Amino acid sequence: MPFRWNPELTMQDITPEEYFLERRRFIKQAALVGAGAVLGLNPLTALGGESQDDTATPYEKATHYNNFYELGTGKDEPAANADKLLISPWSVIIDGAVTRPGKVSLEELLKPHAIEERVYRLRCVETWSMVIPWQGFPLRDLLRRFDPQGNAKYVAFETLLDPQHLPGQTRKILDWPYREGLRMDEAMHPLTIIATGMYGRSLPNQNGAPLRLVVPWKYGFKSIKSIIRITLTEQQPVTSWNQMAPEEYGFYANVNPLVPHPRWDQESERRIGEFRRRPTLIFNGYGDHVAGLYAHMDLSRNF
Ligand SMILES: Nc1nc2c(c(=O)[nH]1)N[C@H]1C(S)=C(S)[C@@H](COP(=O)(O)O)O[C@H]1N2
Ligand SMILES: [Mo]
Repeated sequence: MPFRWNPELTMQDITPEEYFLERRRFIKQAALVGAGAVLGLNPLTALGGESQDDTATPYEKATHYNNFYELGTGKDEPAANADKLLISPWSVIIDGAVTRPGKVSLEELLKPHAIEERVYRLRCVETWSMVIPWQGFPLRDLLRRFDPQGNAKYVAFETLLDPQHLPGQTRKILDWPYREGLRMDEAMHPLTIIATGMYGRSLPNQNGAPLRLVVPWKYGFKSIKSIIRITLTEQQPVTSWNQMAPEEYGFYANVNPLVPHPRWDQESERRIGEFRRRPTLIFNGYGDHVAGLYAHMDLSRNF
């Protein structure tokens, strides 16, 4: 039976036992992390979100089960075609509603940013998930350098368009280039990062080198790869999957077990590398940090 959205339900109705057990575990873990920091152990930081055994997905799995349609639609194709993506030289245009629009090379762009390590869950709309230790920096640190103007309400992102090299772009699978977007407050949230590496290494091409978005409380398709342009806009930008199938993929794409995808429910997920299914947590487990962004919205309409 598909689970229907019910505005009367609270977080406790969804996965009460799981949720509270996990919270307790997270608090314990946080205490351990604190102790580790005192001892100078430099532990990985699971920033935000109630943890549910966040053992990192094996590196081999996280780099050989990918969605990156520019490099093929099969899950193993992005790894096989990875060398077709040319990432050097690379630059990013930042324009639109900013006081100082510009184009920055990757080297220039990385220089002023302190790269932190953060472990985040990535939950794909096709009901699988991974836990990945990312290296990167908050998107807001980058946006602030270009001085967003008051009329900036959204942020639009674009992936490289290079059909000569990217085999997927020779087929009309999507209206290339791949595009994504966030509301300004989502983009400025400290959990929203630009990832430049994972597992302590530089980002593999199949995972979106040289820089990609990571929005841990949203479905994986919001995490646009190999970004070449970031534009601050007044109007809600067009996004690839919403344009392709608006009834299936909304602009918000918040992980939400209460709102089923039209072709499957969204109540549980399988971690890549595991067999059992886990209950899916609202906002992917980061509700404490981000639920406030959507306090007055009907999430069944704004899915
Ligand atoms: N440019 C681009 N970005 C993309 C995609 C894509 O096809 N092209 N796929 C998205 C989808 S559907 C998912 S689930 C994630 C997968 O990220 P991963 O391969 O690093 O796990 O990337 C997202 N970013
Ligand atoms: Mo996805």
